[in-house]
Amino acid sequence: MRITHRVSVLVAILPFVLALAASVFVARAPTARAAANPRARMHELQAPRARVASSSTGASRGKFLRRILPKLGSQVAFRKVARNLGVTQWRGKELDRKSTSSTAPALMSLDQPVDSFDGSQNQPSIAADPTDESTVVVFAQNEANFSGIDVACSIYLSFDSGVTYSYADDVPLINPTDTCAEPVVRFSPDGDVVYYNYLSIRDDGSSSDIVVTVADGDDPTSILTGPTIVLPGGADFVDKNWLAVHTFDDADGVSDGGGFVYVTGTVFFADLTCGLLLNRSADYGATWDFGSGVSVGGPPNDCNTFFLHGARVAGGPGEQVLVCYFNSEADGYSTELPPPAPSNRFDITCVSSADRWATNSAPITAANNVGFELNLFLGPNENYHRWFAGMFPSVVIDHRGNAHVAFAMDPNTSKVDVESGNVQYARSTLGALNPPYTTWLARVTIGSGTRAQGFPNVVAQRSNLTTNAYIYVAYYDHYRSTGAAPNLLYDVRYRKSVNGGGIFTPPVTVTDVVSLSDNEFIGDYFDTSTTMRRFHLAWTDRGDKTDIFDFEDDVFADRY
Ligand SMILES: [Ca+2]
Ligand SMILES: [Ca+2]
Ligand SMILES: [Ca+2]
Ligand SMILES: [Ca+2]
Repeated sequence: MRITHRVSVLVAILPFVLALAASVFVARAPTARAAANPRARMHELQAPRARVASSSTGASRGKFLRRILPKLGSQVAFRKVARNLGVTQWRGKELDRKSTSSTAPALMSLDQPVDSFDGSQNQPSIAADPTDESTVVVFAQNEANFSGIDVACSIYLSFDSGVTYSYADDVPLINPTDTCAEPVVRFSPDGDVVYYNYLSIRDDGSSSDIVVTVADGDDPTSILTGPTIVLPGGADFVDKNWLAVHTFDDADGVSDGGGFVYVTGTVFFADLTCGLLLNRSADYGATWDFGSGVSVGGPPNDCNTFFLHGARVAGGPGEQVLVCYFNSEADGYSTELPPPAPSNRFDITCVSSADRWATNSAPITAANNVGFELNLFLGPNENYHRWFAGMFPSVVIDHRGNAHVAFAMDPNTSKVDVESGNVQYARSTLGALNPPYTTWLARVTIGSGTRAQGFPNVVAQRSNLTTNAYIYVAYYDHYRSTGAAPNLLYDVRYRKSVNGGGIFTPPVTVTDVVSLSDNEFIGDYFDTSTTMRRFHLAWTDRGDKTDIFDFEDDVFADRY
């Protein structure tokens, strides 16, 4: 009966929604805007290749989409493109399977439901207002949405510091029939605005755009600008976006970075090469300075050797900006090879800027020859959910300007065994050398054990007790799975350092009820956020499931 309730609410408000939608589409036609006064610095950046509009049909488009399909990072984009191609199965897993109805939780839990309604809600991002910590925003993929589309990116609001959340709205897409994916939410460091960054994917899976919508920081459903296309797909296909601000802007004594915001993404070019792109706004996302994006990490590659994917960006207390990404290295991209092909190595590579991306560094190796690439699906024998995106690094810069990355690797070459992942952590050397972030301390294992650990994220927190940053690394851990069904169960756990990442506490298990793995997908990430008082987490929860083929996910949250 609960879906009926949500539908009846929608019907009741439909005339209002339609009128509002019409006015939004007239008033806010999506645009890819360049700065009114672009400073003459483009020659210092790698010029983006000319981008042309998408032609969404035709045999050559189909060939292009077929080639990029196994490499797509966004699962929603993967499903859309697969549907476009008529692909209904992938490595023995059914695509396009609809999730079933929610079953009532059998146990009372201390974890807080953000959305436990019918349909899947997953891959959440979370941001606490830095100037009013009563406000916390969760932004997640949501099948049971007001918009009536396959997957919306929905906004969930808490006005009681994360004790309770409620579903508020969906973000607007470029076309009303588009599907949404890869939600990322961040507040500007002054709390003035909240940024929603996501993929707007054509309903026929033919192309995508990376967009940003900006809302009022005090009223996170009141849209100020957007949806603005900041990294267009056009004839190409864009994927795996991320967004960052200068989180600890005032920590260097100068609050001058409030309006700067950066977006990165992967681009699959129509000529079957791949690259990374970045765009920047200096005015809270109203205008974007780098046209359709500048290249990061060098010229486009062949999507196998030195395949760059899953970039994330971070902003520092000064003008530091750091982009880190997965680099398949010279031995190629083994993730797309089906078992039993062995995994090979990868790097975490970064590019930094000391001046808000006016200029940027050569590529820097933050983690070298990491062994080994993750398999596409979680083992043993690909029994469980998509897993490989855990290699894509989570990256933050703390209030002292030091950088931290966390990512997952497979500690052995077997793609079919139970040991499918350990969580790795690396940080830049301390002190005045940052930027350019050219030296990194040896990476350490943060999440380990014979079961799989993955999808880590790292976040920094400031405290008046110490000059050091507090660092939290949270991740999914399948440690409670039994020997009879290894990796069948997962929890959210985190480890905390109070000395800037030197020593971490033993793992703290966040989830009060263990979740059941999924045959297909639980999200490619979850997310955390801090204020000086609190550490917030939001994750994909399957604590009410008894069947890995029941694809209905929920989003839950907790705080410390
Ligand atoms: Ca490799
Ligand atoms: Ca393995
Ligand atoms: Ca492990
Ligand atoms: Ca649900």
